[in-house]
Amino acid sequence: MPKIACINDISGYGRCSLTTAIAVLSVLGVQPCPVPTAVLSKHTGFSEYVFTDLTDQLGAYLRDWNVLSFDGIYTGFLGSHDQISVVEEFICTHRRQEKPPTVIIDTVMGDAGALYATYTPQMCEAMRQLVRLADVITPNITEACFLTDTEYHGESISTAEAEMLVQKLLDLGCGAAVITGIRRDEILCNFGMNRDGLFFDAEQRTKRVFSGTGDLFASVLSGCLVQGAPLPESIQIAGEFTAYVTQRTLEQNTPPHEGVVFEPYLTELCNLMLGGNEK
Ligand code: PXL
Repeated sequence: MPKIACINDISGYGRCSLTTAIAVLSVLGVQPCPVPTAVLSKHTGFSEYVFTDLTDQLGAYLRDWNVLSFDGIYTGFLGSHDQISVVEEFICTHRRQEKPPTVIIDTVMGDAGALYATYTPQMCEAMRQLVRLADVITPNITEACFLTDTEYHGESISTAEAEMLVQKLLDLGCGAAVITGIRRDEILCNFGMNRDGLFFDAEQRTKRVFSGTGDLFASVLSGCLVQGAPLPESIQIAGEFTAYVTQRTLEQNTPPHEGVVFEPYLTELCNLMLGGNEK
C-alpha cells in the first residue's frame, strides 16, 4: 500500500489541511502519515483561533523518519521560515533514496491577491527555493503571482496569461505546475503543465467560495499520483471531485468558513478514481 508523508497543520475546526488529507488519502487506498506543522483550534479564516506552532518539534520528528521510505511527500501549510528549511532537508534526504518519492508541494501562501497573515516575504523566498524540489506544485493564482513576481489582477486570467504564468512556475525548477481556480464566467479551470505539455480541466463554478478547496484538490491529486495515475487524469479527478462537493455544499447552505462538505461523498471519490483507472 503506498504511503505519503503529509506535512501540514491540523486545524480542529473548518475542514482543511490534515483533516482533509487524512480522510481523502485513506479513501484512495493510500496510507497518510501525518507530520503536524502547527495545531490550530480553527483555520485562520475565522476571526478567532488558538495557534500552536510546532517548528521546534519538526526537525527531530522528521529526522526520526529518515530511515523510512515514502511513495510520496505532500506538503501544505508551513507556519514559519524555519519549517520550510526543515522540510527542504527532509525532501532532499528522501530524494537521494533508491526509489525517490513523488513530491507534491501545495504552496499554501495566500488567496485573493494577499498573503496569509502568518506568511512573510522571507517565507515567500524560501518557498521559491523549495518548489525546485517538487514533482508537482499546486498554487492558486495569488500564490502563482507571488512565486513568480507577477502582478495579480484577479482570478479571471486569459489562457495566454495562464500559459505564461505556468511556464514561469516551471522555470522555478519544479517538474509540473497546476494553477488552480482560474475563473471564466460559469467555469472554473485548473491549468497544468509539465514537460509533455499543457492540461486543462474545466468545471462548473459555484458563485460562493468555500475555504479548504485547495487542500481538497491537492489531497486528491496527491493520492491519484502515488496510485500511478498520470498527471492529466489526476488533475481531472481532483477538479471534478472538488467541483462536485462544492456544488453539494452550496445546496446545504453552510457558512463558507466551515469548508466544503466532502465527507458524505468520499465513496464517490473512490469510484471516480477506480473508473478513471479503468479507462
Ligand atoms: O486551506 C489552507 C489553510 C491551511 N491551514 C490553515 C489555514 C488555511 C487557510 O486559511 O488557515 C491553518
